[in-house]
Amino acid sequence: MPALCRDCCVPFRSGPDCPRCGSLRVVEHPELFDLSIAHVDCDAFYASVEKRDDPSLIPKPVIVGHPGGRGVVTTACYVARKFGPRSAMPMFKALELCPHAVVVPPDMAKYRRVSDSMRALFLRATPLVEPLSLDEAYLDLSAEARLVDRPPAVLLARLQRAIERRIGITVSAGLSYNKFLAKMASDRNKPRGFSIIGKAEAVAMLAPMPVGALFGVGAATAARMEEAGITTIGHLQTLSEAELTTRFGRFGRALFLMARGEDGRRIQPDRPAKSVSNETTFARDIRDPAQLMAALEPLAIKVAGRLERAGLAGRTVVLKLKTGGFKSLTRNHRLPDPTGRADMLLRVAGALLEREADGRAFRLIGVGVSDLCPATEADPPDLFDG
Ligand code: TTP
Ligand code: MG
Repeated sequence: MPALCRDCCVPFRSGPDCPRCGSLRVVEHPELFDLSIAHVDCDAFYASVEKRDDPSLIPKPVIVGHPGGRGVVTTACYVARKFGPRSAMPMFKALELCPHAVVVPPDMAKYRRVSDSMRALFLRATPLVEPLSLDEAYLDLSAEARLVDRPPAVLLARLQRAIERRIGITVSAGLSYNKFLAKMASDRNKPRGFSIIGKAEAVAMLAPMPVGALFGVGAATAARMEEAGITTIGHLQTLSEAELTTRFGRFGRALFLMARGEDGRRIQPDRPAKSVSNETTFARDIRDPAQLMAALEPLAIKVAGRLERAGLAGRTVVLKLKTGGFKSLTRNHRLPDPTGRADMLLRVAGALLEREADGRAFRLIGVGVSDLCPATEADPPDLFDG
């Protein structure tokens, strides 16, 4: 049976240990070299990054989240999970279950940097990388997409190893023939897993699973299905497409296909943002220029915050308005130097607003920036400063 060593990443014919390095970390699967859609998900992401940066935490139960009464757990490391803490659990409850846990406040900027370096590694294997969040992404490693002429399973094992060695955290990988099953696979033997779902086994593997395991079936849909007596994917497999569309509308076709392990969604590489903006709709239309001006400030602050978190700035400030009669207008101003600063956004958007606030009633106001660039190119020190 086709096999692969997860330590030295060489493919071989079959066997319990690697003929080259003797490692027992071997993955075997009849379709190992026929599958090319991968999903990668970091193990206890925020906690792994904190352990990387403070190795004294490695053997300890670590919970990332804001300590104190009303906080919730963002993630618990695998040591802590043995005692019960989970993501989204109130912190006080997590600490009742695991009183000796070390609580570390989240550092989003750091997790974003780790995510960026992981993405940079993925992009060396294929341009078709679709991030789902900071800690997970789909990769298309098919012959048409990949940049390195090796079997997808080998590329994936190498990526997993490179992330461990170069970035210092572990990930779990799933390999299959579509997105839905690749994601299911990556979740199957966490942490540090490498799991395969092939075409031949998919239908039988899905049959005993609860309907909630299907992509797009949340608690509400699962409850509706349960009312109709449908609890497993296997039950869905017995229903025709027509029956499913009658019961579940347009989603019925997706259910029909997914229950059979089919998913036609393509991997969509991330398109960089073209603009960053924020807007608000008033409870009641506003005519007063001073009130409109006051509404701009929180929006400018939010836009500046989002730019900062993304490490971006913009050169063109955009003011958006919608009149009481639902007519949209946008006004732009191109700056000599890009900015990410709230006060600058507010000043420029305010000047644009002054020309429009002539007593007309407005129902919506928004501020944004476009022509984005890295924050490092923004806001040079003022010639007359200091
Ligand atoms: P997940 O991938 O869901 O969880 P995880 O990486 O911590 O653990 P694993 O994948 O090994 O099961 O989420 C990734 C990060 O997103 C997680 O480290 C913290 C954050 N997160 C929250 O802030 N709140 C949440 O409710 C969840 C689920 C995750
Ligand atoms: Mg994860």
